[in-house]
Amino acid sequence: MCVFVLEKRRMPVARPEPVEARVIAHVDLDCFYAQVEQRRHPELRGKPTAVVQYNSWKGGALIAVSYEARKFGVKRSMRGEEARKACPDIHLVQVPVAHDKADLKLYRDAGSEVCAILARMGKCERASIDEVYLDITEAATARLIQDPPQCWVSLDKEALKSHVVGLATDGDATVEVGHWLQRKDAEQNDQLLACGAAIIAELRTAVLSETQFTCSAGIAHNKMLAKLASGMHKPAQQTIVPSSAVQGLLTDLPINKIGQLGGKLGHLLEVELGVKTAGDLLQFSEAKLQDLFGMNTGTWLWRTARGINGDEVQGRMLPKSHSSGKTFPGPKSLKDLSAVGHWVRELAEVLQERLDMDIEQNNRIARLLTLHAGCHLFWSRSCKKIPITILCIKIW
Ligand code: TTP
Repeated sequence: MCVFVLEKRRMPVARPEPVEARVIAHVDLDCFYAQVEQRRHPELRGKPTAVVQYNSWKGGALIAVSYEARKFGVKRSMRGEEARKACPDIHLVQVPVAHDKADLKLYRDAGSEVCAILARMGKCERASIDEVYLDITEAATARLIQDPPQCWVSLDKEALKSHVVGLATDGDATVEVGHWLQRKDAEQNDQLLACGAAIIAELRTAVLSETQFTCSAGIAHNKMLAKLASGMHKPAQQTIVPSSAVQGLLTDLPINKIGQLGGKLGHLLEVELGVKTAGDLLQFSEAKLQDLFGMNTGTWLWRTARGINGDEVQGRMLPKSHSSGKTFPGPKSLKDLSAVGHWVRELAEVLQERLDMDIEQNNRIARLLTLHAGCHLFWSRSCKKIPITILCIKIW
């Protein structure tokens, strides 16, 4: 029997779903850094815009591309020069720089503004600089009791523009979505999702009017499905995943699109078991997956293939840690200890500023510090060996 040994600390944890269905949303800001720059420079609003890294080689690497620029084929994998060839009118904005490295404070603070608005309706977990999970079960349940969907007289415009996975919309989509949201014979769980969709539509409207940012969202009964759905229709749209549509959604879904299967575990499934989609995983029994991957990971995989995920939204608006790092590729790689010392001091200073701010604003202090320093050689496209130094300090 073949058993795959995987690093335990990185393994997903199988948690059962609660008996009572939750209503979970994943909200993701659209082309986030580009939107922040368009708000800072109103003359860029509605124009093709991209944010580039501060390293200006070949116009700098693109890290965020506005949807206006995407229409011209501009992609994040391009550098500024290539983007300008695809879209001559593109506006390239350099990411702010402090201590000779990218300074993300502007974007972090903009993300916090959005978080504060979303947290008005439920438990809010900041998952990254521009992503938030919301548990709005209580608010959706209260709305279902006080103002059930079938009694809604007028429907929120934004809620009507929702997409419903598995709902065929041949004619006027908003009419059919309106009918789905308000149908009298809907199961209670679908009614809860309808209330959740109305709440998220209102929150997205509040985010737009108070911050000028658009965001997209997924609304489902768990975090995994909400996250999958938020990216399905972008920008400025929302997608609902009813339980009846889960298997159809997962059948052809590439395995690496599922959270925690983008890395080693997903690669193992593909190479060793020929599993390319979540649907392919269905052929393996829970016992077989437990034999291969251990009890916990086996169960997690079995449940994941069926869209079952019991992870809770953690009430966490603040980041768990702060880190400050820099990569020094090729000729910029660090040559001696004094250069390393210089950069460690620079990175520590950046971190100190953020620590001071955290103490002042949130009255909390980090207790654990780790320093990661690495020096590697890699082969360039022209088959030359290129050195690269990586430094990163992290505190919890
Ligand atoms: P993403 O959410 O991955 O992308 P996005 O918000 O730019 O676009 P989309 O509408 O498709 O979600 O990333 C959020 C921000 O994080 C992005 O605006 C810039 C930054 N970022 C980087 O700096 N480097 C990267 O490699 C990625 C992927 C993102």
